[in-house]
Amino acid sequence: MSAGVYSEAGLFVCFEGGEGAGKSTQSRLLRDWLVERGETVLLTFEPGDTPVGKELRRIVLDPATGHLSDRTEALLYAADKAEHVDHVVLPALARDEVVITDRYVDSTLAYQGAGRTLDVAEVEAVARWATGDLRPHLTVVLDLEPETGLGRFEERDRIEGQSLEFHQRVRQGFLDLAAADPDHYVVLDARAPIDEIASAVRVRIEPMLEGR
Ligand code: Z5A
Repeated sequence: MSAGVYSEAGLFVCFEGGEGAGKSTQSRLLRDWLVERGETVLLTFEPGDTPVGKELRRIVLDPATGHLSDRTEALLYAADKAEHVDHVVLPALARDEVVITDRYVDSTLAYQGAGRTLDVAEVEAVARWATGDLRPHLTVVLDLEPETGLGRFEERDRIEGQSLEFHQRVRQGFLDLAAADPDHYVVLDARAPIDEIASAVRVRIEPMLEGR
């Protein structure tokens, strides 16, 4: 596997973590802070932030879909990523914007790889191919025990309804990815108060904005 492609234009930031870890909350807070500083920001998410992705999201998350082959699920998420990178992420980076994505490739490595126990190297090969191996300049992993994260919601989708062991493997999957590449990751305790987490994210991002 290559060392990845990092865009020379723009800034690409990703939030990852299990259910209810606060990714959407922190993505929005970071977007608001960056906009106040005068940055042009695109806030996006996976799966589903393109017209085709919206259809794919419905299929992979609707409990009515029923059982999917693990490989089918991995391929559907990969297709969503290809649409997302080509039609949303790369054009914004080319305009020198800050792109914040709520989930990206690490989610498939953690959920379809570590969680479903597909071969992680094979899942990674497909996901990297789908995204042209484009990597975030920084990934923020919001780390939370699954019991707490799942408890923040009342309803469960196809994936949230998986066993606790599944979600524990997912959590460990994210931590392993972060440990392997500390230059491009920060892991934050998602049990902390929302404003404390937001402040820790800003501390890590601020130096990356200098010289832009
Ligand atoms: N998936 C996959 O399998 N493979 C892939 O490649 C990709 C995704 C890209 C996407 O679901 C599902 O797809 C997801 C992984 C899988 N699986 N599941 N299940 P989604 O997009 O609908 O949902 P999500 O990404 O998991 O996000 P979320 O569950 O909606 O949660 P969140 O964005 O991390 O949390 P939040 O919405 O910001 O906060 C949740 C609640 O907690 C809310 O009431 C907040 O006010 C509260 N909150 C937030 N932060 C805190 C703190 N610090 N303390 C206390 N309360 C807090």
